[in-house]
Amino acid sequence: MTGVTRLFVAVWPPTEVVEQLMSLPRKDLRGVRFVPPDNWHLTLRFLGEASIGDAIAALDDLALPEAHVELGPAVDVRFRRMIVVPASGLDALAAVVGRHTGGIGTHDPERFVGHLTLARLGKRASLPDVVGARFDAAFDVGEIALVRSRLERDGARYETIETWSVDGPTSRDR
Ligand code: 2AM
Repeated sequence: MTGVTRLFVAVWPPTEVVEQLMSLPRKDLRGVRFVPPDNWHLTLRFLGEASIGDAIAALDDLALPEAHVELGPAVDVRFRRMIVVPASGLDALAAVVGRHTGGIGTHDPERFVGHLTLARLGKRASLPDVVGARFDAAFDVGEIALVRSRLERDGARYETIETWSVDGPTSRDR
């Protein structure tokens, strides 16, 4: 598959973890944009605009380290504009992905800080109740995903293009 588009590499949390996250409060508040549960992910590397073919070539045949993710201990605020659940255990995996995709895309690799974004805050938004809520979940990463992001009026649409297990590629063109 070819074509330049907005791409990132991520881990999709398993259904049980998504269900656990759904128990956190998500009350509508002015200026607070909650990420829909279907879009919850842990970004390993944001590529910006990048060639799908280049990204797949960079990620094919890598030895991906196993990762055990721990989410928590509490919902937090990042950069005053994101409501996140901190995530540990992804540093080695993110480092391998970052190293092998370094020259790809319009966005250079950044220092990795594991997190799952629950909401984004507008300029004058007040902090939602969920900040500070205790959260505790863990899972083993089965695969990483190359994801296409389409920015639409009502938010981002994500589509998995390919996944790789910690042992190698598992699917193409999904
Ligand atoms: P995050 O919410 O986990 O930080 C797709 O755009 C994803 O890439 C976003 O959900 C965001 O994940 C991550 N990302 C990291 N840096 C970004 C940037 N500069 N612009 C847009 N998305 C970025």
